[in-house]
Parts: sequence; C-alpha cells; structure tokens
Amino acid sequence: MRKTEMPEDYFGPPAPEILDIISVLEKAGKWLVLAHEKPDGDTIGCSFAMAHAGARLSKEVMLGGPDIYPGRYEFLAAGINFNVLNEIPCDFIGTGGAVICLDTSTAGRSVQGVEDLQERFHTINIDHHSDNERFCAINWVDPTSSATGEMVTELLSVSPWGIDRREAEALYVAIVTDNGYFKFSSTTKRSYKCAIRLMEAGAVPGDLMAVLDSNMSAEILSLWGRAFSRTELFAGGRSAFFWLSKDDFEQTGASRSGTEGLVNFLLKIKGVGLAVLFSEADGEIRVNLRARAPFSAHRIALAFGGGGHEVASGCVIRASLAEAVSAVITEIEKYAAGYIAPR
Ligand SMILES: [Mn+2]
Repeated sequence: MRKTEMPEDYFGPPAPEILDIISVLEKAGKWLVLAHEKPDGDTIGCSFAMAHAGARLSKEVMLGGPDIYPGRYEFLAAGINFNVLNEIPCDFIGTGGAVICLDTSTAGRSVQGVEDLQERFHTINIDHHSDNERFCAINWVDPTSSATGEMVTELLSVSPWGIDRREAEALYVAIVTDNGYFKFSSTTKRSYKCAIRLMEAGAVPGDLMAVLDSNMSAEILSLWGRAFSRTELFAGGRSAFFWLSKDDFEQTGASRSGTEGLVNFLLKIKGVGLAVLFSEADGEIRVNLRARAPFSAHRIALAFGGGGHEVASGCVIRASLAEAVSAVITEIEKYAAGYIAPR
C-alpha cells in the first residue's frame, strides 16, 4: 500500500459529510459500490477507485450498476468484477453493510429500489450534479466539483486509507473524462490540485491518456464519420448539430456507447457555443448537448425534461428523428437569439 503525505489544508476544511462517510465506511464490513445507468468515465472511475480501496481495506466489495460499462475503461478493472444488477443484492449487504452511489443524480439512474434502503442499510450518495435528489441517508453533493472524481479524491485523501496507484489512475480518468481533459469551463484550481494529488499517488497522465486515446474501434470511427458528414450550423452559426439513425449503428456495427465524446467535436467549430447530437434508439431519440459559456446545455435539456450540467446535459425525446431535430432547433433558436457567440 502506498500512501503519500499531504499538507492538512490541501483541499481546505473537509465538508461535514466527508467525515460521516469515512466513519460509516470504516465500520461497514461490506460495501456495495454502484455506478449510474449508461455509465461514463466519471461514475466508472469513481466506482473502480472505491471498489479497489474497499478490497485493499479487506472489505467484502460488490461493484455494479444497471448497465454494462464501455470497454474503453476495462483497463481500470484490475481484477475487480463489474455486475449488471437488476435489483439491489440485499443478501450481499447483510447487516451493517454500506451502499455507495457515485455520480448518480437520481434514484432512477441507479439500480431499482436504491431509494428504499435507508431504513435497513447505510446509504451514501456522492455526486456533483446540482439537481441531485438526495435519495440516500448521507448525501454529499458538491456542484462546484468538475467531476465526482474530485470528491472521491478528497474523500480518500482526508481518510486514513490514502490512495494507491490503481485508485489514483481510476480517479484521474474520472476527472479528465468529465472536464474534457481540463478544457471545459467546469475545470477549477481544485481539479488541478486533485490531478497533482493523484500523480503523487502514482497516476501517470501521459500513460493514461495514451490508453484512453487509443482504444476506439474501426466501427466507432465509421459511426463518427457518418455523424461528421451531416454537420449543420444553425442559430446564426452559434449552434451546430449532427445525427445518427438506428441504421447507422446497425450498419457500422458500433455499440450505443460508441457515441461517448462525439458531440464535443462540434464545439471545435469557430463561433459554436451549443452542440447537439441526436441518436435514434428504439422508439426514442437521445439528445446529447454540450455548451461553452455563456450558453447553457442544461437550460435546453430542461426544456425537454432532461438534466445534467451547464456544459454537458442530455434528454430523451419520444418522437421521430425529424420531429426531435426540429423541436430542439426551434428551442435553441429561441434561446440563442439574445446571446453573443463565444470568443
Ligand atoms: Mn460526473
């Protein structure tokens, strides 16, 4: 076990919830670690980090979530199994066990029944979404964090357990995948402090980036090519979109998770502050939104019953592809009219 020294005030005074979480986890012999549905790098990195830490502390650990996770994060597993769970494994948690939900804003995004566990088990919610529904007994919600990975970095740093190399790698991936490799406006001094802390614990950013950046499949590249070829500007060049049909996924052989990171490319177009990807699935259109200030992706997602962050949000629209595109474009044109394009 490697544990690095750190000045006591490195992150400032810890939130009161951190100390509660440490004391609960210290006592709990069993940890059920849960990632959110359609898992991204943040929830997966945090989940593997907590699962590794639990195993290192000789806890009985079960890691899982409602959906399988993208293969590009498999290198973080290092022997830890990820279980696709349709229900909460109450038998596993037993008496005195703890449930840890990571990066999960609502109970609906977790394994079914998680909101009903408070009476029987210790439930812990660690998240940075401002719209978090606080569905656990302990809810540590910090929307100033660019990733839940920052919060888990602080948690492990403040705890007597420290951070080992595998945990540091998983948390580094959690942070950078959520803040666009320190490019998004959500990135703060604290994000960099966490990165330094994780490097001190053994994470090597160049090595991790090489792995993260070199594991696309030819199928995914073909899928992205189709989207790129359909790029369209609207709202006076302040917004751009592209789309993918069900056929595109079938014909290229790319999986659903193959769209992760794709929508960000539209923000590379000069003057574009709001980017939209429409992906057709069974009976619904998934809409991914990314924004640069002063635009808000969250504001558009909210109009269609979705949620997320200012810079990255999403929603699901039950309509045809053409109808969904038209509805979102209309909403954005109305909204973007009063804004000046970003620098
Ligand atoms: Mn996140």
